[in-house]
Amino acid sequence: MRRVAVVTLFPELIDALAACGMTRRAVECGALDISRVNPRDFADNAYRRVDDRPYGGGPGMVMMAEPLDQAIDRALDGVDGGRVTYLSPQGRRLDQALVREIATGPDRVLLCGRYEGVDERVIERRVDEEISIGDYVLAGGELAAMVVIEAVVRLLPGVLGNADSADQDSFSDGLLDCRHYTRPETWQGMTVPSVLLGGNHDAIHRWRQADALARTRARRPDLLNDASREAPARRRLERTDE
Ligand code: 9WO
Repeated sequence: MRRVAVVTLFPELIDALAACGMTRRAVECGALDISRVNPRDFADNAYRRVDDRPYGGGPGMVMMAEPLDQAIDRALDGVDGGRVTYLSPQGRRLDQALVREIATGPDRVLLCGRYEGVDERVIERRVDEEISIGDYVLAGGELAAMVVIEAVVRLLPGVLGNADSADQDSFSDGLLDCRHYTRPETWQGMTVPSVLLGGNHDAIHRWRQADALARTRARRPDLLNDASREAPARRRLERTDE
């Protein structure tokens, strides 16, 4: 993914992401292009309505198919491949493996719903995949789209200052992150693990791997039992550790 187009009733939310931090740098250096398309611009009524009452009754409103269909067409202009992705709690759960797939795969159109959701026929006709960032309900898909974009951006070539910093961090080998420290050496009576103060980079590397494994065992043992994860470093560690 180098270009991402977001279909949203709240393009200002996506602007905020493009204005700050790593996503801003990625846009400035040309590693990422973010465009936004507002379905309201394709409403065919005088009131620019894009929602209507649900068939069958009940509370809330449903996003109408036609403005979304046209907004998706517009969003597909200028993206390569253009896999249409709907952010919803019904989707495949986002994890670092999926983030890597998105980073290396085709450009994405991220479709953000509001209200009670979108007319199911749009999902059937236009959506290629559904992604969930977790088992909770938001007021719309925008924050989920922003999570996907930020996670992907750090993996794009040329974005991180330190070229291998993405390989070193949490989840690159299926483990949680190790503990980190900076100056001062003593803070409120608390010291820094002494191995980190010496210059033995071999010993430091081994300490960090062991620390990552210990934290993963303590906090997220499910990650160690996940056989689908590729983690040669983790398996080697587990052997030497036992
Ligand atoms: C509302 C609702 C009410 C009762 C029971 C289940 C319910 N699900 C929803 C719902 O999914 N509302 C959505 C709001 C409609 C589409 C956009 N919205 C949304 C997307 N909320 N949360 C997400 C989302 C997206 C990706 N990952 C996690 C949550």
